[in-house]
Amino acid sequence: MDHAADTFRTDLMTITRHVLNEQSRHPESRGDLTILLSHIVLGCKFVASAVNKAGLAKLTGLAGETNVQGEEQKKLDVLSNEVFVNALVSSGRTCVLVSEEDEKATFVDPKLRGKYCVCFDPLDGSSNIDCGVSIGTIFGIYMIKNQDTVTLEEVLQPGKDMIAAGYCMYGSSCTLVLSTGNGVNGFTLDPSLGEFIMTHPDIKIPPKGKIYSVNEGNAKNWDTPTAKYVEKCKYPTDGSSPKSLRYIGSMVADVHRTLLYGGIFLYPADKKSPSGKLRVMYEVFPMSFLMEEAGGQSFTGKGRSLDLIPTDII
Ligand code: FDP
Repeated sequence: MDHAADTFRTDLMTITRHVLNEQSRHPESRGDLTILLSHIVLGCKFVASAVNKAGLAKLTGLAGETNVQGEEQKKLDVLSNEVFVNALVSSGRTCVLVSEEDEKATFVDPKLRGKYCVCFDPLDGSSNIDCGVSIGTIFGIYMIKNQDTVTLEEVLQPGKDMIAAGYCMYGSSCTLVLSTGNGVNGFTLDPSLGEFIMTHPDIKIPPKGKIYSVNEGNAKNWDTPTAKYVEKCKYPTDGSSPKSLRYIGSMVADVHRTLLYGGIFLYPADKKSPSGKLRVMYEVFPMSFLMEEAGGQSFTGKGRSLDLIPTDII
């Protein structure tokens, strides 16, 4: 019998245990971030369960509304947004919430306010919902100086001021990847326990990767440097092997693969979307934070992504 393996199986590093360990590194901490994260974890478990039975429970299809970007909202988008808003408000640790699904920021009732701002995309990659392809939740957490007087301007912080970020991927397994600014760890939901268990400790992106990930259908609208770069991935001029193309079209899944296997994920600006399609506060910042914490890099094409200062919550 492999006792070492057995010990590992019975000494489970749950996400709560991990976050409490992290908290103990900050003796001044009062556990607010731990409580907030446990509410985010609850939201992820709820969405994981809804995604699993989406076809059965008639949760696929449209909700009949359009969101801020003019995209049709799916039933699961609306449900996930409601779950996260409720979980975050009831944590008592947030003062303002910015959701990709809502046109305006939600300012929490002063009686329930805490010091954090959470920017989130409750269900990213929603064009993949109805065909059962991996989708995910993305979140970034900021500290607000004065919760009683918080304004929208205070929410527009550069990504480098983020204190924690993560995503939860609802795929062949449900995986939550989290960083509180001290490396990146991945946790897989054990459905029999209802707990996220650490399965990917201290994730580091491989220094070299053989995969590029991009929607090449947009190539005719790219600028010359982008087109040249992608051409080089396919026809390298330095004698190396061509890279493989993998593109799911669901950012959480594409970034997750990039984090684990290495390579590059890009969604370049083009003539159709001159500032790029990806949304800065809900997609670019949290994913760039995780990439950097895992030893990788993230650029806008003009500079470091996390140095951007958003001008609006869209
Ligand atoms: P979706 O439109 O399905 O919500 O920014 C949202 C996003 O998905 C990302 O998750 C994904 O990487 C990208 O858009 C896919 O866009 P394309 O379909 O244009 O490739």
